[in-house]
Amino acid sequence: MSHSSFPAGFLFGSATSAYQIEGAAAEDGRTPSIWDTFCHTPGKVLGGDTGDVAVDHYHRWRDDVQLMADLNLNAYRFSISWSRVQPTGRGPAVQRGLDFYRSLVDELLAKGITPWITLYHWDLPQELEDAGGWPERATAERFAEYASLVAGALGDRVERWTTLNEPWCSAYLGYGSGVHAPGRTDHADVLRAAHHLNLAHGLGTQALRAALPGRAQIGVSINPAAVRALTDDPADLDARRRIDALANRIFDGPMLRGVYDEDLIQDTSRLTDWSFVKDGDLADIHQPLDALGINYYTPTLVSASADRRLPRRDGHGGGEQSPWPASEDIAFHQTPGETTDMGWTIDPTGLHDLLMRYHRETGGIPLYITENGMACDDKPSPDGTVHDPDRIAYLHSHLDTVRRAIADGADVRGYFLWSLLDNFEWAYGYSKRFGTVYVDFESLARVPKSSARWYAEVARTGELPAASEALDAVDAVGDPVAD
Ligand code: IFM
Repeated sequence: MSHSSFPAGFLFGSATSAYQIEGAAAEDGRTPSIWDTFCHTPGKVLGGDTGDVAVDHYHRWRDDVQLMADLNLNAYRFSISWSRVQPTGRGPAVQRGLDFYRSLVDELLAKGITPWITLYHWDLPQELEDAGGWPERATAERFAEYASLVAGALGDRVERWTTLNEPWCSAYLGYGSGVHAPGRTDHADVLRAAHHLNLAHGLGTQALRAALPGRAQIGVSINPAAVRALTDDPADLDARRRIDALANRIFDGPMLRGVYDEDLIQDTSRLTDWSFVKDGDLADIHQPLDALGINYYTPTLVSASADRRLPRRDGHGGGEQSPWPASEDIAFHQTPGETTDMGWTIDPTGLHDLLMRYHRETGGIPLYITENGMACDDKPSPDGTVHDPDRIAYLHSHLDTVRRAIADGADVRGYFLWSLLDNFEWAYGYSKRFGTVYVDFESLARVPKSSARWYAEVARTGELPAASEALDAVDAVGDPVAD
């Protein structure tokens, strides 16, 4: 039997986000976020699905924490609904909203599970969007106030903090292709939004540092693209450079190095003169960080192309317009290989590339995989159990890659599986299942899939079984635990 161990203290967690699981959209003072508005706009979300009820975590959180404990998770990454704790995005907090998260945190701590808070996972209070949303500078200032308010309420018991989740999605899908809330489609706004998200991260980090004890660890979760060129042709290599700038360096440049690279400014100069970047912004954004979160699902394959029939949308579904500003002459291709239920190619080598890249470029900031997982078309067997061998294989190959990156020198300290529960998958509604725990969307009963049991064993032992053993675990299935 060959086993490979993870370092002592490695976090084996699972991740969720508020809008995708909480429900209780109009309870206890919560008001609409941009995702409530988007979902209730006909034609925006598949099947007209909404997060009004989601998987009702707002009422079932205690059972869900018990489930995490049963599955041996030692960390849980979740997001705060801004609209629940500061409904208009301004002014004082709503105590009932804060109390919900305080109870959740206390329950996690009581079960020995490290709580990891993400402040912003895409659900901007609607009133801030009405005032201009992320293309407006003031939204970054509001975010810093909100960060300070949440830190004041939970900072005595939570040590791990993430400012933003995947700012690329907020800017490019929300304001570029419009397939995410708020559904706007203006490529100049994408760049303004990206800068103000960066500024929100910087001002938010400063607000957290001011409000939290010195032991707090603060970071951000990006979804960098492992960009590859279709061929070695110089035109394709240049397409890769440009998408690397738009996907990655537009965020990690200011956050980690305090600059927007000159090629990014030049490539987008026909859309904007970047005058929204004010004196002092880059210094504000470039804050010391204790953690860099990397969310990874699949690589990105590009080429130069004048052929407008080739796709420009790179697997993020729907929408007439590409999310990518100034990239009409770049085509996106499907990486060869098996795909998940999202149509995303399974290729862990992209994760290795990214871990080694950020290991080299961050100057030693500890790395965490804050999201990784796959959507499968899971269905219960007649006896009620749910077998998901493909997910076990996916998790095995990606965890093995993490272990390899650690062996190659990367300082990776944790892995958060996306996701704990089947949930609301944004524009795809409830049609995609990312959970290791199956949720019956009618009864809301939870059933751990075989992958949950398999991951529980990895978390318990801190060891990854050999690939051949991994699939034997398919027989180890779970019982219904909560309904
Ligand atoms: O469900 C999302 C999550 O909210 C952000 N990262 C990607 C996941 C899968 O699409």
